[in-house]
Amino acid sequence: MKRTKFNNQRNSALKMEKFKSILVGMMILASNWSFGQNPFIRDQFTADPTARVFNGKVYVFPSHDIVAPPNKNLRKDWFCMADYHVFSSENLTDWTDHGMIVSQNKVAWVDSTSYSMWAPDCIARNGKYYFYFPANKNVPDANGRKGFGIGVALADKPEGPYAPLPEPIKGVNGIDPNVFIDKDGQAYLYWSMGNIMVAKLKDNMVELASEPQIIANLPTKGLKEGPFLFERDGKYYLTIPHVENKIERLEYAMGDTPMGPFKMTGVIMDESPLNCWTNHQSIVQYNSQWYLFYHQDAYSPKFDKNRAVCIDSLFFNTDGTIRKVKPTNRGVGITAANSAIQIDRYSRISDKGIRVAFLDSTNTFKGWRTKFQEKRAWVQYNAVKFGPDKIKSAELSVLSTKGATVQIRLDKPDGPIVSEVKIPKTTEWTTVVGKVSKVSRGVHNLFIVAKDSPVEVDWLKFK
Ligand code: FUB
Repeated sequence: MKRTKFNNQRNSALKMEKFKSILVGMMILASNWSFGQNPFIRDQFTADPTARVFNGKVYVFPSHDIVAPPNKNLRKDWFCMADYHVFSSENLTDWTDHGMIVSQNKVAWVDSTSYSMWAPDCIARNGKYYFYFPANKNVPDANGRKGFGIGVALADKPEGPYAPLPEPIKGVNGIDPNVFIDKDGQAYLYWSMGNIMVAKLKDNMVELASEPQIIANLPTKGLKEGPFLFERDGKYYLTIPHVENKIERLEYAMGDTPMGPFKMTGVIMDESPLNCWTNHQSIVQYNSQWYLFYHQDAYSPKFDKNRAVCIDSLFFNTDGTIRKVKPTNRGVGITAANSAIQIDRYSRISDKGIRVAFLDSTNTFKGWRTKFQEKRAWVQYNAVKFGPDKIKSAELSVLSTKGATVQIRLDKPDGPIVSEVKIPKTTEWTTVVGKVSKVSRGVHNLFIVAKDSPVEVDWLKFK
């Protein structure tokens, strides 16, 4: 009886969630918002992003962090994850949420009270999509172990629907599955459980074809987890989050075969400047550029188990080593000049007189505002595309208690001024419009400079 009531409530909650996401999608289309910056999923907590290129698009399979529901007897201040969504994009700027693909309530072997659907992966083979995910088991295995198992769900399309197999993969206890298919067709499963483990997979992709083995020569001190292996120019890169100091940073080892031996080679990303304890990576090449997908706790600075996925470009040195990636707010992709440009997701800011803060700290998904506190403070926002239509004006959403003037310049902090916008004294967010002089077609870096201050800007848009 209780269970039925729970299911009914859950069904209405799911319907409501679906309705809300359709509504948000319609609002996004209608209002031409720009969602290309970091974090790139902006309406829910997401973590552990595994990016894959399928059919000419990038698909991201992240974990889905949620705020722990009350009265569930869950571990306090811990990860809480009940299901997975998949997202896709063609331009890395506009992302589609294809909705929930696997839920803890719908997998026979998963303890549906555990909220333990941690970092997943997905891979294509023979026209099928195999989604690998860890979770707590609801019954002990032959060795009496309950712990984490790794299961598989199958689909005909990357966005699903996915049908979970009734049993987890035999012989695997652990988290953070990652699958790699080598050029000869052999597939490998990597996962973590204290050590980083690897085993060959059978052609059916759901059974081990070799005994699990520990990958040697990785750091022995400090937690390591989240393996992600990729190949480039005949070199195999095993990437992992590892706690060298106090929190995780992203490191990598290189080898000549998918099973090693590997040699620890370097750091891909230092510890989070936002102090998020975990990080978790995937690396893909898309349209000739390599990208690092990772997470931070940008929307939840006080609780780092509610995370948000990010992307930045990644580059290799000529000897094949990876250049360190600095996390940015701007992320990747081109922003359309006629979308609401969130300049708080800046590429660079002046050394002083400027600060970014949440618009509403009780609902961080509303995003941020940029506070220009001193004269001449500036923000640089890269890669804005001006199309064939003539630009006549710039609209800015602003707040200024004393009144101020903001300049929009192109390409350099002292580059040509395309608009000087007078902002009246306001106590509420106000949209002001400035005349724009000629802007040449193409992609420009914008500089927003405070001629005088204080003034806060939420977004700006060209018309
Ligand atoms: O998201 C839960 C766990 O945190 C993942 O499985 C780990 O890789 C870490 O990111």
